[in-house]
Order: sequence, then structure tokens, then C-alpha cells
Amino acid sequence: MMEKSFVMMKPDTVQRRIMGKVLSRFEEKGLQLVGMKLIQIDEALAKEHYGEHAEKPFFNDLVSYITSSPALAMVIKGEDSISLIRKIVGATNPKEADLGTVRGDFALDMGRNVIHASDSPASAEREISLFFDEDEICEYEMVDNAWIYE
Ligand code: IDP
Ligand code: MG
Repeated sequence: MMEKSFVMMKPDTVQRRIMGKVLSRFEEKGLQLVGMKLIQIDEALAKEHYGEHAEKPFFNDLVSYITSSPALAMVIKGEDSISLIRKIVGATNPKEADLGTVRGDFALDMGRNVIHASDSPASAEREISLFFDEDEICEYEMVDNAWIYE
């Protein structure tokens, strides 16, 4: 199934200048970037995005982290891309994330875990519409499609 996922490089990834390395993980896999923008997330947007964690003890620190500096918001498209991207991203706690995953290779701390990715089709839809207008998503054909998909 062709899916779009919301993926966001968190402020630590922008500040550490490793956005290109992280992006290449998705490009090399054959996934397609259909939306991208560098944004300074404000408190209201951060609280809305992470609404499901509002009661958690780490919520305030999470909102501070996400609003501390710009983040790179993206929409990435591909076959079964939502669960696939979660695998590429790795476990929430970078110390437990497998090596070879983004968090396993680039992060050490739960509160500085480099990247966000939607965890289900419903969250992908909600998060994409929270961060992107419809006209900010580019639908286009990749010239190597026949070499990525059978
Ligand atoms: P996910 O990003 O892997 O989907 P969630 O459980 O949805 O993980 O948590 C959202 C974000 O909140 C995590 O990516 C991480 O930045 C932060 N977070 C989650 N649990 C903790 C914690 O126990 N301490 C500090 N930060 C946490
Ligand atoms: Mg989550």
C-alpha cells in the first residue's frame, strides 16, 4: 500500500548538522520526499502534535526540546512507508535502538533522539495536516520507479 508518513528531524539534528546524513537513509532506501520545510515550532503546535503525551512527566521537557530551535518537517512517501520508516528510525530510547537505525547510530539520550516518525496511518494523516497545507505536498513521478518497485 502506498503511504505517506510525517517525519521530522528534531532541533538537535538541525543543530548538529546531520540532516543530510539522516535524509540519505530514506533516499537510499528508495523512499520519496514529497514535502519538506524548516520550521520554528511554537509551543501551541508542539503541544498539539504531542497531545497524547500531555499527562506524561516528560511532557514539558519534550515541548521545550521541540521548540528550542528549528526542526525539519517532512512528508515521505513509499510502499508501506509508515511502518518501514519506524523501523529505519529505531526504538524511542536510543540506547536500546539497534545499530543501523537512525537513533541507534546518531543518538544517545531519550530526550535528544534526533527524529520523529508517525506510528500509524491515523497519526500520519493527523500530523501531515497539522504541519503541511495540501499545496505544500508535491506529487511527482520518480524516474527510477521501475528500478525500485517490481
Ligand atoms: P516515539 O517518538 O518513538 O514515537 P513516543 O513514546 O511517542 O516515542 O514519545 C515521543 C517523544 O517523547 C520521544 O521521541 C522522545 O523524544 C520523548 N520521550 C518519550 N519518552 C520519554 C522519556 O521517558 N523521557 C524523556 N523523553 C521521552
Ligand atoms: Mg510517538
